[in-house]
Amino acid sequence: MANVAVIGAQWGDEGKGKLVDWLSERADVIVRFQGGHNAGHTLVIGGVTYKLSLLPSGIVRPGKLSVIGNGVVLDPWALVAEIDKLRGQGVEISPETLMIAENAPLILPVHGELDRARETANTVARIGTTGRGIGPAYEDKVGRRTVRVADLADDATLELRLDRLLVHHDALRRGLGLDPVDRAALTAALKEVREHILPYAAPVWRVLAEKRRAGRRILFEGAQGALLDVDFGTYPFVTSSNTLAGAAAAGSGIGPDAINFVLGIVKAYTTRVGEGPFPTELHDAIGQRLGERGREFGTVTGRKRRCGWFDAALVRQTCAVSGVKGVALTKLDVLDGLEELKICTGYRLDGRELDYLPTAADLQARVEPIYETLPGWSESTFEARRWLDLPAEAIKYVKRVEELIGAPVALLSTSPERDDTILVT
Ligand code: 2SA
Ligand code: MG
Repeated sequence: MANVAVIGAQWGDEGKGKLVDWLSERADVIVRFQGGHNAGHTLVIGGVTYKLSLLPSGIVRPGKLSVIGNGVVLDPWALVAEIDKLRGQGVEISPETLMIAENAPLILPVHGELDRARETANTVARIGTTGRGIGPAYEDKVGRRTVRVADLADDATLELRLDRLLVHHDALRRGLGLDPVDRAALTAALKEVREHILPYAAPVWRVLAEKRRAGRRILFEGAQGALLDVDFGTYPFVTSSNTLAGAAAAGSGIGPDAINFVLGIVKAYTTRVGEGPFPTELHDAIGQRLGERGREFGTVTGRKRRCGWFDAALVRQTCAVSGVKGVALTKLDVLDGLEELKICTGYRLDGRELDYLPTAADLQARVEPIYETLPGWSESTFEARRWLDLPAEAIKYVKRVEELIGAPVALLSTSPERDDTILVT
């Protein structure tokens, strides 16, 4: 397969890590194109567990180039800590294996402080963010007042950037009861950390163009999920980047025609962390059971995820906006042993039926799911490696999911282990 973009087709935590790892083994270049250290991927390779947040999954495999694209918001201190941790696990990281886009915007301590202050202030509605400064960092990028990786190289430029940035932030901080920014301390910290960041800075767009000419295979690794997309997600309860596959091009500096296949990762039920609408959320024993069996706790913040039935209407929608050509269905085994299963096929709203989630937030909060009920199965699908090993009802469930979302299931994942993956041909 040529160049693949992998994206989460729900609210994140679909199990991208394992699939990305599986695909990164077959790729030469692995690119992160949005988000920041609000992402969390756990890879298990040869019995060793690696926890990645900002670094692309290719980093743990020798001979691959990992790229942090311009669409990412980069916390330099978080990156240095992650690099150190991986080095401690024996992973080799050098400017040959890691490149950071020179035009990537930075996340600074002021962004995290602002993010957390807003979340705790009573005057604004909580989003339930990861508190990592993601939103404020993207605001400053679009507001044309941020510090980018390349700005670190020149003291005069850095001072100019800080002039613009701090005028804005000090005003905001006053409103939130925070002290003005300690500019001297921030400047000193940036001058210290740049020594560890600048060696990796590169014109990533140019490197990618060369790799493409040379026929190297590129994997675009999405973070979060399509329903957290700042345009198409459940706004305002979203993250601040475009999480759709289309973002892979602009977030790394390559033409959209470089993406030959979009793989959507889809969990066999639905979860979300943070606030916001969730039509199929279960507040009963079944929801509890999904959370326990699925170990639904965030890898970044450890937060308990909300759980509910599979929402085919939502996934149909995210597959359309992301151009998903095939999906990897994960965590089917979590449904093992349930007597019956429900799939949401659309919504009821004020006596009308809708086959998509409306955009207006008040409507999103009010829609009633329309369910179809399917029989469950009592056998275990955990660690199944062949289609034939699945109970007939499980196959029926998968087939119905495919029909309803309008995309074929190309891969079925039946445990966190890499080998427990069924290739559907
Ligand atoms: P933020 O911090 O501004 O991005 O938060 C805004 C909303 O986005 C949600 N959010 C996430 N939800 C699920 N998974 C996330 N990241 C990791 C991933 C999850 C993990 O990519 O898989 O494994 O821990 C993620 N990042 C942000 C957040 O809950 C808010 O609702
Ligand atoms: Mg995750």
